Amino acid sequence: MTGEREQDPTTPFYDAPTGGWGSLKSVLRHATQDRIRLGTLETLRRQNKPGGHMCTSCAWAKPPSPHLAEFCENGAKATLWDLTRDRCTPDFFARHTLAELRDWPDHDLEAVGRLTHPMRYDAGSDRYVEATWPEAFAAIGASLKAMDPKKAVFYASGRASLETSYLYALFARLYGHNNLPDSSNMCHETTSVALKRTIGAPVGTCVLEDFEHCDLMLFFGQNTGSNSPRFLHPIQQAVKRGCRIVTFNPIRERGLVEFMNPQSPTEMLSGRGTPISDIYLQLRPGGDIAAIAGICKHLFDHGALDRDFIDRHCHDFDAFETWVRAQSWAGIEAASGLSQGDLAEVAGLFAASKRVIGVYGMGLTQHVHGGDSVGMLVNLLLMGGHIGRPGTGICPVRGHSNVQGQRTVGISEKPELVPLDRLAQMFDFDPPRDTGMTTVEVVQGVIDGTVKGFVSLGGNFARAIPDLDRAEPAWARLDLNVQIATKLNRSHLLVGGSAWLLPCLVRAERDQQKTGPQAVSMEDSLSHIHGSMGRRSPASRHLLSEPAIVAGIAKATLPPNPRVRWDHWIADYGRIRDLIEETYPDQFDGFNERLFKAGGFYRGNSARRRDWKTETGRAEFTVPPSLSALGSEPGEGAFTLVTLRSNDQFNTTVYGYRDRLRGLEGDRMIVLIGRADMARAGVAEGQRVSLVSAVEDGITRRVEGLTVVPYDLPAGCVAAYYPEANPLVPLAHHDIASKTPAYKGAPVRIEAQ
Ligand SMILES: Nc1nc2c(c(=O)[nH]1)N[C@H]1C(S)=C(S)[C@@H](COP(=O)(O)OP(=O)(O)OC[C@H]3O[C@@H](n4cnc5c(=O)[nH]c(N)nc54)[C@H](O)[C@@H]3O)O[C@H]1N2
Ligand SMILES: Nc1nc2c(c(=O)[nH]1)N[C@H]1C(S)=C(S)[C@@H](COP(=O)(O)OP(=O)(O)OC[C@H]3O[C@@H](n4cnc5c(=O)[nH]c(N)nc54)[C@H](O)[C@@H]3O)O[C@H]1N2
Ligand SMILES: [Mo]
Repeated sequence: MTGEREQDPTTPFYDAPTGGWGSLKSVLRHATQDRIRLGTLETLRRQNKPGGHMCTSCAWAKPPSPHLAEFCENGAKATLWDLTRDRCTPDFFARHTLAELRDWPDHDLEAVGRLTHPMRYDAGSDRYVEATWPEAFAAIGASLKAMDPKKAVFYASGRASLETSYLYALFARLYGHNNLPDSSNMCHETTSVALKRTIGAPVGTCVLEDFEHCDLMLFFGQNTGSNSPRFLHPIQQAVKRGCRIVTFNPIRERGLVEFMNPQSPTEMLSGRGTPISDIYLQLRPGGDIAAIAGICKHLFDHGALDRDFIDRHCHDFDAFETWVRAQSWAGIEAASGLSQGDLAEVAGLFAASKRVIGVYGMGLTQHVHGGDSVGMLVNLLLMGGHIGRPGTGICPVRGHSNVQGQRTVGISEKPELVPLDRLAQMFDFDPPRDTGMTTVEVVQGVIDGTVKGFVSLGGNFARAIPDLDRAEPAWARLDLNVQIATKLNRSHLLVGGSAWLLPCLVRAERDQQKTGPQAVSMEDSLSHIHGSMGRRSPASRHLLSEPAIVAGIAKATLPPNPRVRWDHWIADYGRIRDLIEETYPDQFDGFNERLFKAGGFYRGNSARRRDWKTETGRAEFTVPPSLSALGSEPGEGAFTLVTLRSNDQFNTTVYGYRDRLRGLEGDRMIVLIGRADMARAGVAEGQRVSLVSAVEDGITRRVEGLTVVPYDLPAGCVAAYYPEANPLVPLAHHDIASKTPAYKGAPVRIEAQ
């Protein structure tokens, strides 16, 4: 199966390159639809540039010498979505009960516009009513004081800045818990656990220059064109200088097939882009462990390994070799859905390459054996000594724009990852030492009634989680629900008792505090820290910044402590950066001075220096428990469901209904399925069907009203959109070590309606 493979002509497919005119048209359409002011284009020009604001979309690196417009279709959409003129005002809430709003689609809720006032839930009228900030802080503080801190959860979606995140995590610990799950718990927590265990660093080892020197990039389950389009620029340059690309993905995602650079007049005028993948292998979902085992088996058979590196730096290699050699080709082919010949071709390229980078995303992390899949990719790279040399490395592509950074500065349910002793000394308190709750545990706690309070720093938790229908009725039973947000979403509507909706500034807006306008900072996927300065007028004069909201709640909750100076810190965020530097001196040395360094400043990575901070002090080879990452096969008559994002959404934020890069338009309530499987399931194109969970645990999980769309997918697999398909993912179905939900491998049956 190679890059020239023909598409079934009757299945929808986007056959133009990623980028190009399609992406420009899409941005312009949003610019007009979202009723944007003229200054917005100026704001976009400053996006991702030193002195400007950092994009709120994905976490891809911001280069030191940016393009004229260093943003992509998605980044532009995210900014336009934030800077709309539409407003979600107290008047709007007076007109609609929450029961009524719960029937609205995700897109329509956010499309009402920016939240303008702090709002309190009034159970009597089932409406949000206008409140003041002092009232909100006092009431929330009183509820938290009355609650057992261990029953409260402080969730964070990955957008809030390093400054906000540091204060938020400090607040949780001063209050008395480590219940600090993050959107990362649904995303790359697999990475944080698996990379820490194998190479001793919880994040990727690559920096931008590595992409200028590698000979081969292997892509596993990362949809670059849709989800981190700015990454296509370094990929395209690498391809042009002869770097080879191999992609493993059940779906032929456009961005990894061909890319047209919107910044290149020649490509735009000729209509011809750059072919990206040399080899594109449509493996079965969860087939990555087997695919990599096949490549390794070839390498062993041909003696193509870096023995010197393995002897000097690695541990447990023999066990790994024994396991690989014991795997049969029949087993590898069945679990991966790929042929021995295809995998031999990749092994040949790998053996011939001096510098290899392994890139991955949710296709690896969101499986029952996701951690083992990541471990397998590490194994492969270690076999060739491809970690800790220029032009090599492992590159998890992170999601939210500061999700990696939030973990760096203390938002973590794992106390062992946080310098608690230093915090204890700096703020003169006794931090809680017990492990906090992950996302999965929080959802279970909400269902069981053991979680009483939920504070959400951004995000749309109730919509992003697995088994969301099971959890939905339970949210109304919380004693306290606090949502810090920019736009209305479903999580704000699932409330019962005391609930607050607190509107904040977006990153492109001016954040004025006592000492003047403030900058904030974030960490990108390649561990570089960037300052970000918003300049736009706020959407409403009632908005507060995220740091000010966190400080407001904390001050109303905690007893006075002369070392904890919320007002002093909020007056000048430089003081919060000083605290971050004091807490993490190795990584944030000279933080304030380096804030606006072009390209960001690098906080370093031990594994990149081949300093392995693992239990044995060496890089660990690991043996996976099985060849498939699925945990169990879907069973007779069932399919493996993969949940997908379109390029017209950012997680639960649905901008529109055009999945342009997959040639799918107009409807998100669809199920994609191969033609042979349509016959097997007895369904026809355009037919309305339901998907039903095939997990036998006594719980009914069902999504109705999906239209069948034939699509080029491997046998035994169907695909549907996230979050519409989330009720089908069982909560107990998650990566074993990290508890990241297995959103890419839920067993389902198809039922005709
Ligand atoms: N436009 C847009 N950009 C985004 C987001 C968004 O929603 N929209 N979300 C942001 C966030 S938070 C994140 S985490 C990232 C997510 O970005 P990605 O990591 O790219 O995540 P997904 O799009 O969920 O899935 C990635 C790919 O995995 C493939 N896949 C599914 N199962 C398997 C498997 O078993 N093996 C392999 N090899 N591949 C598989 C799918 O076909 C898909 O192409 O994107 C960020 N950027
Ligand atoms: N089935 C399935 N489920 C998944 C996934 C999947 O691939 N498949 N992916 C998972 C992944 S990778 C992730 S990261 C999670 C995402 O889960 P979350 O991060 O919780 O969800 P988002 O949709 O990103 O949150 C959107 C909301 O954030 C708020 N918001 C936007 N900008 C700001 C801001 O600047 N400040 C504040 N305070 N609020 C803001 C808005 O109100 C908006 O409605 O979903 C997970 N769920
Ligand atoms: Mo994510």
